[in-house]
Amino acid sequence: MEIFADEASIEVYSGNGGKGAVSFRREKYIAKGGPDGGDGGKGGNLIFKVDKSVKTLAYLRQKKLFKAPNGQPGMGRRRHGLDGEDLIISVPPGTVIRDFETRQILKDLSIESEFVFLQGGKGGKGNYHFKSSVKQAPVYAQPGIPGQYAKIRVEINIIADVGFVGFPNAGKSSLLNNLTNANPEIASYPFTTKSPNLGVLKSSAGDIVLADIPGIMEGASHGTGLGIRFLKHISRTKVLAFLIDLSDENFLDSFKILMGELSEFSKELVDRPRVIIGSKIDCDDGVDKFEQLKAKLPSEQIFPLSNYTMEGLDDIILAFVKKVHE
Ligand SMILES: Nc1nc2c(ncn2[C@@H]2O[C@H](COP(=O)(O)OP(=O)(O)OP(=O)(O)O)[C@@H](O)[C@H]2O)c(=O)[nH]1
Ligand SMILES: [Mg+2]
Repeated sequence: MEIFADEASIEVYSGNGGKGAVSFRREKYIAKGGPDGGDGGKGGNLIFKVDKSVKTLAYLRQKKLFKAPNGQPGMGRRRHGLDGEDLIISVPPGTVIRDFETRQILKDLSIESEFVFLQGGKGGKGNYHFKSSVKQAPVYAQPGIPGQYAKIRVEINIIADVGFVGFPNAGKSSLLNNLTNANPEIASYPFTTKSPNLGVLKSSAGDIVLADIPGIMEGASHGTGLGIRFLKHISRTKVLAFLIDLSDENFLDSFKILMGELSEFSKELVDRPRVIIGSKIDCDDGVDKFEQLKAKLPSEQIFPLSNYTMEGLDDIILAFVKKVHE
């Protein structure tokens, strides 16, 4: 089983510049050879680039240290040292780079898909640059400029189209299982899902990526249960799907509590396009409770669902397609 590697701490270096050469012409017919030490090559840049075929940060986790090659030293006869090649680190879409210590976001690859993260050091000038009327034979050349270093934390913010939000046991993973070929674990105890599951819903209007995240409970924004750290995974989804378990005795308050926790995480999530799903409509008095929920939230779009009888699935698919492409 592949572990979803959604973060990695790595150390990165750009290449050092090569040093300039100290050299003097030695040719038969030139009595006093002038300085001819060439310049050092530039160090390789360290570049990040988005590559859709890369799905995880597993490679970064494993390798840990990335160093672009150094520039070569200059040589006699004004020959330039070779530049170090750029080192390109390929990462999945949605990757962000944070400072390892402060956790501050340094770069966001959903905004820029390729950039030089660390510049390679410049090569030093060879001694032929330093000839002057008073200094005919300079024995000095510049050293190369050292490359740069950074310790960083690389993370993927999963970019799903629809994120499932609900209390533990609401039937989120069951819905993902019914709509996609993902195979999330489903069980009758809370917090079955401990890290996000992604699945792809194939629709005639194109693929829609669904994210099933761990259950959220009251107080999650203050750390209760698994907390809300997983909300970062759905913080960029286009649409939120709230699953309200109709067999839960507090089903009429669930939506308000969930919204409260979300807004603690990010005010912006409150205005995100959403649908509400009354799940487990097959439970006792399910249909009646569904009507109560609709009456309680008249301005919301609400759909019934049974993951057992498959009731409501078609309408939910249509709603996802419409909202995502709206
Ligand atoms: N009666 C009924 N039970 C359901 C339905 N959907 C899911 N269940 C059951 O409810 C329990 C929880 O389902 P999950 O899909 O694991 O719920 P979840 O929201 O992913 O739960 P966590 O991962 O713990 O947050 C399981 O025992 C499911 O079989 C439904 O539509 N009707
Ligand atoms: Mg689950």
